[in-house]
Amino acid sequence: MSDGSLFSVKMRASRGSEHVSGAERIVPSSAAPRTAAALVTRALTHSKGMPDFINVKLERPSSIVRLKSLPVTTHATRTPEEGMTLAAELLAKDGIGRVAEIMAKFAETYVLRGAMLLDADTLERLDPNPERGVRATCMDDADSTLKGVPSAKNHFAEAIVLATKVQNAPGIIAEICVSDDPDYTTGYVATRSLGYHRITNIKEHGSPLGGRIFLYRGPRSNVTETIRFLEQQAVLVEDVPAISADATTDRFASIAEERSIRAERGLLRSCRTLDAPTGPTTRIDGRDVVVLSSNDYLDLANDPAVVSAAANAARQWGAGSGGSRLTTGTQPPHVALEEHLARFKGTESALVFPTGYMANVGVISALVRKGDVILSDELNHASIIDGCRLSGADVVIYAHNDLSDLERKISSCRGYRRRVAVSDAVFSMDGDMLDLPRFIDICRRNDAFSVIDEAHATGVIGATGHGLSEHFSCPHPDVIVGTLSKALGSTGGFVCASRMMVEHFINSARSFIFSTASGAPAMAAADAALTVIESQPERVAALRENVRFFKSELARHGIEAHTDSAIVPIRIGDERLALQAADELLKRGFLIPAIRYPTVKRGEARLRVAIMSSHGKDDLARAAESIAAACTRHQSAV
Ligand code: WAQ
Ligand code: MG
Repeated sequence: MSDGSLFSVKMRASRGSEHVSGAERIVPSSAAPRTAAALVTRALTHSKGMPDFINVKLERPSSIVRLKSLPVTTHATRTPEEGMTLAAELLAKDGIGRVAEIMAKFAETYVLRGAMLLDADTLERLDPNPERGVRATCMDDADSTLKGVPSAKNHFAEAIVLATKVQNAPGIIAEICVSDDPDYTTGYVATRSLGYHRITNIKEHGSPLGGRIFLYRGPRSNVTETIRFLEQQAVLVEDVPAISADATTDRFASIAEERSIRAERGLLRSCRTLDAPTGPTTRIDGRDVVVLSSNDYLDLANDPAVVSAAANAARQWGAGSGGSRLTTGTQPPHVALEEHLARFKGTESALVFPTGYMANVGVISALVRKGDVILSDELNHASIIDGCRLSGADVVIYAHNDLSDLERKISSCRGYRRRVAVSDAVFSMDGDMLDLPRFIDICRRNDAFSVIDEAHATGVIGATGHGLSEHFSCPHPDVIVGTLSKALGSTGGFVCASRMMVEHFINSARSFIFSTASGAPAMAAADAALTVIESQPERVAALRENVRFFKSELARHGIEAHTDSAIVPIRIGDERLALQAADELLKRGFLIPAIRYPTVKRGEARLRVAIMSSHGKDDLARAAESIAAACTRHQSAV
């Protein structure tokens, strides 16, 4: 298509002396008839009401200039004031001096059909007809022109085409625009150097007051040429960014908005880099702190036997496995660890996953699908919740640790193909424990699979850290999920079950099948950690003693904390108060992050202390005292 066959099609509609609608396109001659028709339709259906005069003009331009679209940046502003302030700042940033005076002139533009043309420095009006202003016309989006499609009304595309033309007019250095469409609160500032800055909220919703100012800098003698370019030169703008017709924010603006909402509610998170390995103590920003939030309960991540097992495995088998378990990723350290896990838990078989999260997601989605049902404790870990969602099964939530509720609900689930009940063994945010014998009994009587997640139980619960079955001297559930990443000091997840069940998971747990196998160092580390736990049961005893001591210290300071494990929650409630308490504790040398929504319910923010076997009693005593001080200062109800 040569530019020579292009037509400019312009529509203007009015009622009496009132302007109703105006629009224009540049299209191939073949598309001119339907374009004209579409513009007439637009005039007839305008929200300002039915016009009584519609002028459609078709014209073949003598030359066409092609321009690249200005780059677009979107700012999500929350109020018109914020929007106007931002507009002024952008102009100032571009070296425009009398910004406040320019903004004050904006009200004068409301009556104009076109834009006010202002000398950017003297603020003299340069538009020859001050009733009308200057109008930028004869321009279109090159893309839609090429396709010959009459575009639906799209404020954004039209505005960027106009702004691009305007910023390419000789002498123009900036533009500010507010829509006069009552439904459209978005405006923009465009400058040659900063590009097009959309401002999502720049005027009150419902207001018909809009306008434009073009700022000019240059000799008076060139103004005529500037106006000719604006009003007559045909322009096609290339590469106009795509955006939906009625979007008031673009994709990045909506992300920025989510962030500001999070920040306001005290829910913004970020990662903190530690300067030293985490044991019972570490270093942050050059300061020593006591770590009261690590899940490395038995201090095995830095144990010499564990570390050298990992190092040796790296030397022998490499850092990474290079393949999924079912292709080339299974090495002797994987097999050895699985055999050891099965022995440790007393099951026939075991299977390792790259993370504990993936173990839960994989196991649950492999057990049930649409047409099945899962009964899930309301405080189960996010990885269990995600597994439930991914499975497609119906999910029935029962009250936290309320096995009577489980029993009631499960007995009305007989119509399903498969039933699964799933529970954390130790609840990660509350530290309480499942009544495993009763859980298993309810599952058996209702022919439901029993699945528990021993993430916080392995190495912690039971006289020698073997988990809930040891603690209760009871049989195993059908499936035990666990992690290598907490008390085992390594990284990864696992499942322990019968040979038949493990084979089922190998064949159907997608997080297992489609992940690269963990590296041998992580496998060897966990294997060595199991050996340490078996040979040094005193570590588990020391952990239990530290928990008892810490609770008694808290009690001395008036804080009653309940736990069945090494997790000691200290409830605060309000998210911001919890953050303040955590900040204060860090200043005092204790790393205890505030746990907030969505990890716990809204308004149930807490400090979550995790005890290690290697914490010194003096550190624990000082921690209890500081927690009590920080909590009273931040008016918490404990
Ligand atoms: N030339 C100069 N001024 C004009 C023109 C023109 N062709 N068309 C309109 N104006 C003036 C007039 O005073 C209007 O009241 C004012 O500008 C606003 O025009 O999502 O819809 O057509 O990034 O209402 C901007 C945001 C939308 C787009 C702009 O302007 C986005 C808009 P409107
Ligand atoms: Mg308008």
